[in-house]
Amino acid sequence: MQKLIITAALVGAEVSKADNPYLPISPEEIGIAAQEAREAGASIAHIHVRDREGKPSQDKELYRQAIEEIQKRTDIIIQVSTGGAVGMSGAERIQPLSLRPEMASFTTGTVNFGNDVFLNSLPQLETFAEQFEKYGVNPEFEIFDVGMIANALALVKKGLFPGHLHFDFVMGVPGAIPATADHLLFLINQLPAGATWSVAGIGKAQLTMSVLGIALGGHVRVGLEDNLYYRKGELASNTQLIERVARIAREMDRLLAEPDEARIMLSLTR
Ligand code: KMH
Ligand code: ZN
Repeated sequence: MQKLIITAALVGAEVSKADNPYLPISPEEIGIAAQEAREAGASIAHIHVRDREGKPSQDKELYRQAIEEIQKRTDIIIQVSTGGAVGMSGAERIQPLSLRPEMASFTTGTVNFGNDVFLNSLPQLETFAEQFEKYGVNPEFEIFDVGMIANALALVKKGLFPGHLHFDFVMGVPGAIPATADHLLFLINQLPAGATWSVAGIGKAQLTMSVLGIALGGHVRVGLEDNLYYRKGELASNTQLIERVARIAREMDRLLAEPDEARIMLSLTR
């Protein structure tokens, strides 16, 4: 099996410091969190940014600062979000792409998101894809439900994203695909040959889906964006969540990929 790529979803858009005081908010806190994530075994940092009040933002300047804070501390692969928060416009969400980050997330379809709707219309996907191409950013397709894989592959069929394809299955968002082994196997079976995948379980499913990801030869995303707790009633830090999955991986004989190894495995072009 390939070495394991752990993605640290450090910030997110839906949770606050009031929910979990370990949540990094400022660019400096995000930089420190990314360094700690790397030391704990992560090779990709998936980041969102927050304004001074801690509210979700897609502001380019805030991303620039967060990226600088990360890059001065560590060689971790930086993956910015183009998902942002529900209710943001497409134009708002794609701002960080023009910073030419090494990777960015790309959700390829509309989905219920709790009581909200995370809107990603087909025309918007085309616009986003053009911007990824324009700035030479490697996508990670964020798959919240099964139709999103077909939507991503339709873009590929049109000639977009000719390189390596990497998918992240985000499972267990209320209103979207449930976090079960059955659903995970179904998602994996939809992927084209050569594609790589990781899995992110929401809430307490983070641990179970991580174990399945390791066992099935995929990769794993953990962090406070997706889950605030180490176990019922006990808040976690990002580092604790990464360290736990790294320990389990080692016990299961999956070596951890260093960032430079992950760059090769994902054929990151820049
Ligand atoms: N906050 C969610 C609505 C991404 O980062 O690309 C979308 C999200 C996905 O978090
Ligand atoms: Zn995200």
